[in-house]
Amino acid sequence: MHSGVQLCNLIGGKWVPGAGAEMASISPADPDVAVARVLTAQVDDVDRAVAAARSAQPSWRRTPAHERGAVLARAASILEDFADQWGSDLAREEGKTRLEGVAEVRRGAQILRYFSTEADRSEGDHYGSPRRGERILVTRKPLGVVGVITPFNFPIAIPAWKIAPALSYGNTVVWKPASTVPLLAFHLAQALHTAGAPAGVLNLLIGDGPVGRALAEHREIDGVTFTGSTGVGRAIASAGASRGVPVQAEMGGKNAAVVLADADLEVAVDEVLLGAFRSSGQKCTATSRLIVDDRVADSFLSQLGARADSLRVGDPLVDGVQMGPVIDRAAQVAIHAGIERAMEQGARRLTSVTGDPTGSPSQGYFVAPTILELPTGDVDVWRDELFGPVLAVRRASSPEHAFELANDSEFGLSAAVFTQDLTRALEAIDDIDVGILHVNSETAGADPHVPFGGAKRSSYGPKEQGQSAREFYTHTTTVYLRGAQSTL
Ligand code: UN1
Repeated sequence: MHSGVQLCNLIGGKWVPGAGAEMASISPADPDVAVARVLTAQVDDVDRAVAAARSAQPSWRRTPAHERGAVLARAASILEDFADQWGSDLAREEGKTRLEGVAEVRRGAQILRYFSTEADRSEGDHYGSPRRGERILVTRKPLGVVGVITPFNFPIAIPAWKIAPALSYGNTVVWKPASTVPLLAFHLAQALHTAGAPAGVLNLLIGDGPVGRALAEHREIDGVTFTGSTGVGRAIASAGASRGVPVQAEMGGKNAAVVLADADLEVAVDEVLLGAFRSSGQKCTATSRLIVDDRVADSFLSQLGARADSLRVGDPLVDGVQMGPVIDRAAQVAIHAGIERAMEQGARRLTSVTGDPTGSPSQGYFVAPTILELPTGDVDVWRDELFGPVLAVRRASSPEHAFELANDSEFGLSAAVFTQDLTRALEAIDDIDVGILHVNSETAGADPHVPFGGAKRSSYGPKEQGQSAREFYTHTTTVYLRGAQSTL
């Protein structure tokens, strides 16, 4: 086994080994390769990191916002400089293709840059008063110490879009990334540290679930932001509620692409493929349900099935490979079990089971791109998120029926509608109940300057990114401001 890079935690500005056991992150394309090793953080380390963040807080919140922004801007430049190298590390450790990995590091830089200029935007609001000689100001203040818990699937972009606003608004951070991707977490923490984040402003703890739980439940934490599974998100939300602190949780999705009869089918095939299979379907915004108008279903599904079968699955570092493995053995087993269960419940497979992946040992955690046509909605894969390259299909008898099927989920993160009819597109905007709607593009994607998050059970608390981010990372003080002289 390759030995892997040795990593440390970051506590109070120092790179330190954790008090726990050694853990290795491995390459999901070749589990014999260790990418990185770390002595994991333990619950005591959480106390130390939270104390460091607490003591750094008063001076960081008083640091002019422009200076805080300058740290983010310098970190953005570091990400840009290392995009190729860290993008390859990302592909090796997480399993998405090298192109996607490099693009994600660049996206991390773009997010840091967006929040680096936050000080140039309006800091609050200013209202008139019903009383003479008075103004009412609404100012913004940081929450304090924020716990950040992030998933494996965007190991640099999601942490960036949580940590950048947290720091830019004057919070200090204790961050626990997914234990499968410590190398990328280390790179981002390194960038912010090198860019001049003062000791204790950002603390990194690499560890398992109990460390995340200790962080989410810590009595000295003033807010928790989380992206990951629905079960963990809800547990964090109730832990926050029981201590009276805000929680932002981004959880499940079962995102539908709706292809209407008048759609440009070539565009729809391309976009549905990207939405369902890029990053091996491991995005909370991935397309996991497809609803096709009966009038075009046969031709659309046969084109889509053929294209899915021709995708090159294999080692994400090999040029030309379009889909890598899933994150680990447990995910691979769960996704395969989900496919089998759907077949037992009457699904029809529209893709073939492909052979060995390109340029990669067969013990890698690969799952073939899979499209399943369902007889009814009474099949588990219609409701449950598998978080893999599996697309569940149903046919609709009309646009109204298609929108109804799109809404047939407890989740409401994103959706896509493919149509050339403006009236239908406008109906979709009104009728499909999601946080993010794409008209003629795939269900995934997010830009730093606009809100990101879901409707229904997908999200809890304020949305992320853009100006919505400050709803979570700050609270307001409403100031009634008068001069000392009586105005009566
Ligand atoms: C994207 O669609 O590019 O965990 C980002 C996730 C989402 C991020 C999606 N929170 O997949």
